[in-house]
Amino acid sequence: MTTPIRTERHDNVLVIISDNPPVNALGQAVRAGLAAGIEEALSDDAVEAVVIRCDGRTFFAGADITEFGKAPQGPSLPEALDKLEASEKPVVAAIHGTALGGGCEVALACHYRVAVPSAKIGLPEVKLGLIPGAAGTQRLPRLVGAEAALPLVVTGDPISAKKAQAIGLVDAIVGEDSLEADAIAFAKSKIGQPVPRASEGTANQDGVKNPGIFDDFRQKNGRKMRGFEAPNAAIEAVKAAGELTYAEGVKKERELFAKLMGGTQSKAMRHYFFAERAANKIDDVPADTPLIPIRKVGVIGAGTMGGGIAMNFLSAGIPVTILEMKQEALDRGTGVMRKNYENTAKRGRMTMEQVDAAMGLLTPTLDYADLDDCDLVIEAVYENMDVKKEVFGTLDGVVKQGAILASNTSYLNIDEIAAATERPGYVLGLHFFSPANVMKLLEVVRGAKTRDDVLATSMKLAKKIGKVAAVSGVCPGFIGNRMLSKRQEQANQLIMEGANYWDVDDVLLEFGFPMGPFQMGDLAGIDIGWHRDPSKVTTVREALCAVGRFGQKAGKGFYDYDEARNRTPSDEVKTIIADFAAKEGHAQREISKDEIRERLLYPMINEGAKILDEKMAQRASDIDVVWINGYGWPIYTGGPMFWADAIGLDTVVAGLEKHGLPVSDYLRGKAQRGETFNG
Ligand code: 3H9
Repeated sequence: MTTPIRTERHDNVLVIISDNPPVNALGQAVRAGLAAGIEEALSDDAVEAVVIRCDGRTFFAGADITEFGKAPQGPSLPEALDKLEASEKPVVAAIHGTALGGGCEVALACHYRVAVPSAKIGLPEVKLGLIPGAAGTQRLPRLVGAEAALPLVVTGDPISAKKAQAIGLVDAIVGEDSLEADAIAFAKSKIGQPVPRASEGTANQDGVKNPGIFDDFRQKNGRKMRGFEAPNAAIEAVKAAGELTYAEGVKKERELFAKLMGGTQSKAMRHYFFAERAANKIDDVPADTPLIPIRKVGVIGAGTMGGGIAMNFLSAGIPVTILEMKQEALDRGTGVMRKNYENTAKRGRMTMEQVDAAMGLLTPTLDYADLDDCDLVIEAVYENMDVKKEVFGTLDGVVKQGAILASNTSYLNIDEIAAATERPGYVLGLHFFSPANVMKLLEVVRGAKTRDDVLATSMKLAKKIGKVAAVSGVCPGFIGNRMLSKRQEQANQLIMEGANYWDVDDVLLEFGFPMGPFQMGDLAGIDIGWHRDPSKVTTVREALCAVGRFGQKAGKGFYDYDEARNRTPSDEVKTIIADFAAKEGHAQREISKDEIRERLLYPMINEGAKILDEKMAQRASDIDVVWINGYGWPIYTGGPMFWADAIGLDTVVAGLEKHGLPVSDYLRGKAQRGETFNG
């Protein structure tokens, strides 16, 4: 049997090497190999120091997540790491790529850590609804202090090698191309010295001297932690590192870890981890499909959407030519882009040199001919089929053959747009979400004739610009907006029947969404798509516009807003809604929060089922990816389809029937057969 761990002798240093592609996850064979490697070093008097490193693209990226939920097979990671740390011979972790989760814990159990400048180190377990479970929450604070450990353990965001060195997590930064040799030299320099062990460190006393740091951290990060169980457990574990002995602290960590692992949130978040990766794969497009090189991108429209789309590529170092019809609009659009970058720089997340470099890759133009050499052109103009057809017809005439032509439409028929060109195989939808430079989701809309290489290239490109992509077939609203429309329909109906609009919003907030439909309307602007005639009022939204309640930007929409954008329900809006309900003859009744939640969410599940039945989504988990990344569906419930599986499809069907709402045959069939969406 081949083992993923091998050892090599370099003079008096034993190098333990892991080769477990793709990410050196710490599966059973790796753990056993690590333990055996340490035993080899300890039992050989000629070995005086040890280096642990990994082949391939990264240092250990953590425990093997595919083993979670299965019967554990020894040695456990904590056992292997205790053996490692106990060594009297110095052990050095040589880090490249990403040392994450259990990988970071391996490094913490080593006596020293050296890293290449490009390495990243982190404890992302909270993103899987967990906390570190191999003493990471106990060794890290003892090594770097509770204050420095908190953001790493609680947010799960990795830090650079440089930052890690600054907080004392990394002892030395070594040559990018000479990691092994430098790590061996470092290890030799430590021979004969007493080994420092993180478990024996005392830096954690900062949290004992100043216990306020935990509450401060909670307060500062409260909004991001809302609804999540793991971050609170992470804080508790780091706090325990200061209050308890190491052995007691480890026990506490283990209890918290086991509780989270058995809970629903971690199960949902682990589902999401694999869902995101599955969404990137297109079942009938071979993984080795040759890609179209994308060296230059064109964007049509320099409005909020076009500008945001362009920024994604500029930030990834890809030159963009951006086209507008009028100089004034072009200047305004590029000005907004620069300002957005400058704001990012002000927040310390970019340097001014990086701002200039990104903007330096932008070519503004008024002339379609300047798009001729682009490899991909994305249209982000007004949502009107005739306008889109005209744009695509023009593009077809100017842009070089073999280039991809994409529409950012959020609901129009891509096949009809493609038919306006002589190259429908090269046309697809790339639906970005607003603000396009921030939102993670990219819905990739596959037309009837879209070529495999065009799709494969788009998926790869999405990853390059930091997006999470999911493929949708051609249907009105695609996956996301098609399901959203069902929720919105019910939201509008509920307030006509007597539900308070703030209760409708609050139900979704309590479920874990960042905001409800009416808050969302206020944020986006109530006047989107308004005909601008105050005398023509046929909907509640038009009535709000008629009295200048355009949303947050006007200080009032469904809600009144104060300077700090706190919302209060408005008497004026209550009256407008009541008048509408009376005019349309809706009987008024008290509506419970349970009914509101069921009527908002169950019709979405039903629509999701139809989307699957029509094969508009490849798999249920793709729908989860769309809703988590595009619409703020709480990740700790796993997305709409996973959530429906968890509560039971029979519950969803019964709820829809109770409220007199349609049930699709597909959903009913699955429920009757006792099946789930995510199999
Ligand atoms: C943990 O460590 C708990 C401990 O504290 C306690 C122990 C007691 N396991 O993301 P990619 C697969 S919890 C199994 O596309 P990239 C992934 O599914 C863990 N599989 O690559 C994919 O498979 P496929 C804490 C894993 O270059 C393939 O590898 N660690 C694991 O874009 C490539 O992945 C984490 O949460 C894993 N741990 O990004 C880190 N990781 O090809 C999780 C990846 O079949 N991993 N796979 O679709 C990552 O963040 C990224 O994978 C990484 C590379 C940044 C490393």
